Amino acid sequence: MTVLEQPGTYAPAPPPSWRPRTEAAPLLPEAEPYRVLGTRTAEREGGEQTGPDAGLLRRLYAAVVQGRRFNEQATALTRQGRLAVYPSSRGQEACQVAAALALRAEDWLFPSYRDTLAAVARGLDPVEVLSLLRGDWHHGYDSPGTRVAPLCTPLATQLPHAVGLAHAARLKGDQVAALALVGDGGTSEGDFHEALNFAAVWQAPAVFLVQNNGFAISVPLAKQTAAPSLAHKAVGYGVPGRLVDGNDAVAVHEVLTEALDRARSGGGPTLVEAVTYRLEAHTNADDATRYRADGEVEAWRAHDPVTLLERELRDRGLLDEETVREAEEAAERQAAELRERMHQDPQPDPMELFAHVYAEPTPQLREQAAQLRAELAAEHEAAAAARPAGNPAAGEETR
Ligand SMILES: Cc1ncc(C[n+]2csc(CCOP(=O)(O)OP(=O)(O)O)c2C)c(N)n1
Ligand SMILES: [Mg+2]
Repeated sequence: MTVLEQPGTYAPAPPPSWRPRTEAAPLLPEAEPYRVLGTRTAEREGGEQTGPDAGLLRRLYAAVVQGRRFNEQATALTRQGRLAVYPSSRGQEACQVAAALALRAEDWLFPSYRDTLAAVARGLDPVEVLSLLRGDWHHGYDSPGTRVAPLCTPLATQLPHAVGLAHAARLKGDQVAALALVGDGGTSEGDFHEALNFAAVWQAPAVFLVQNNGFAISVPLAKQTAAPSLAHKAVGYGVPGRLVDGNDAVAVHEVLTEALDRARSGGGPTLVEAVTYRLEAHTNADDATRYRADGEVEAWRAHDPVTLLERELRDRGLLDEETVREAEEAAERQAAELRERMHQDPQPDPMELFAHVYAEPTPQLREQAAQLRAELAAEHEAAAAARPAGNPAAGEETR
């Protein structure tokens, strides 16, 4: 017998009144991505000089020019066999640089594998930042010292780490915010959900920057989500969502600065979606022509983050030939130094692979280590036997 078949009238007490715990409207993101560059012409023509600070514009410009050159150099190093793999952030330099510059020294950055440039723009040694992509077992830099977490390859796993750190800082009373970077594809991961949910419930000082570059390898955004925008996902967690033009370095910097200030002062997390575009393939190992049309790429080239910034500086009389040359020379110097240092062979000890996996190695790890040690010894012996007498191995005489 079902409830409906029961005799008599069904007259329950009215349910308790219900209303939403959080007003949804203030959490909703902008309908159009927020932009600054190229939007203040009318005000400028009126005589009043408004808009972004000249010093900030110059800093962002120098950093995106360096960033563009860094991306080109790192990609070239993959062709020369000096880098195992490089996920280029060409086209995303505004997000990378603005993220680094919006942080205070005491804040933390939680990057993904594509965010090498954000770490470099934060002041880390480019060679150290590229260690992992060079094939080293170690991520290469001092995370506690630099306050940059390791570049994270498993998608979105850096997000709960960022929330944990932010929450701990708040419990300790430290004025520290954590900025976590993630891709559009990463927003489909369980870790994204868990991080946003915990951050919201704890009001942790964490800011999430989704770089929506249109693709997760070959998967376009339309196949990734049916949400109105990725920023709208914030509302479901009770977090404010912001939508920003990811190629507008000034807009990204402003939105992140606001969100980080709010986070540090106890206002809780923010989810920022930056709409940008991955101009290169996923990595040097991918062929993007198999899944996207040249026309789409060309349309985004017309909205290039470096050009947008350059145009604004020129319009405002802040960019003379001297400034352009200085920025380009600084970028060239950084690239040349990177090239030179990356051409020196690293001397990793293969046995270190096993050293820091567990405090006490498992029997399997011990077995694998013994196998590798034996293989290396055999290789060494074979090389020694193949060498003519009196002809030491390269570098042996200097040891
Ligand atoms: C947990 C996990 N699943 C799958 C992968 C394989 N993978 C590497 S990159 C990638 C696409 C990620 O796309 P997106 O988050 O948009 O970042 P983007 O590469 O565009 O910066 C995938 C699926 C991975 N690294 N980690
Ligand atoms: Mg993507």
